[in-house]
Amino acid sequence: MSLTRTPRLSFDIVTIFPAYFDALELSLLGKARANGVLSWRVHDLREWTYDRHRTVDDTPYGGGAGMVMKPEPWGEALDAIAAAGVDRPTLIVPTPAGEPFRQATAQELASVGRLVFACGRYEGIDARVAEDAAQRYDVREISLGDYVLNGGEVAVLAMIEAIGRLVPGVIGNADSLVEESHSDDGLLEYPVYTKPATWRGREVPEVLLSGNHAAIAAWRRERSRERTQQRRPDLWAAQQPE
Ligand code: JAH
Repeated sequence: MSLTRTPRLSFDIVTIFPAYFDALELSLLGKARANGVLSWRVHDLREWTYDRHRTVDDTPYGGGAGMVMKPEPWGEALDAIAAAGVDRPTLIVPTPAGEPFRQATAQELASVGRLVFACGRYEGIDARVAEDAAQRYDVREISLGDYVLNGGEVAVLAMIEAIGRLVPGVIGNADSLVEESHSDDGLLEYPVYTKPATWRGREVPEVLLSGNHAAIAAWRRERSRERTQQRRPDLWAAQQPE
């Protein structure tokens, strides 16, 4: 007998390159979809164009390099997707001009229920689209980091993986999520080792073989602090009271 259930999290993705999202089937998230914990649909933006060339872009008002995504296909696509559900969805638009995406953002979004991702290309989407969508969506323009991609697709894959793995039932081992609350403490992860104890003349730090759990915890904490100071002075500064 086939048991079905209401997914904990559903998402819709709008893109001119649906094939990017074939990769979602792989590994953990694909399994979660088969189990009904997650569900998603990928939509080709060009389905909401009506001209012979299925045009999605045009030249920018005010001049400048590159092209801008036309508002009409986006407006129709986002109306149709919002109307296909009952609750007010959250619309996520990846852009280097957005608010930063953090672990806390992933945690927030993992409990939202219905997410819609709008993948821009070229120089971005006509700004009126996000304004108009705010009537039907909670709109979040989000940046994964201070670099420019050729479009939102790769950023959306990263966000979906970060969000999806936090949904109960997606990761079998709940402990691996708890351990990571370490990364919530604002420090970088300590280095990790496995067998063999000697490899190419390099030894695993002796304390890790000692069985002394307090000493191991102290050693790991010190390595985390050292790494954070060296690699992430911004995180380290936020650690210091006053
Ligand atoms: C580039 C639309 N922060 C990562 C990121 C996210 C989106 C884009 N670039 C970088 C992007 C061109 C068009 C989105």
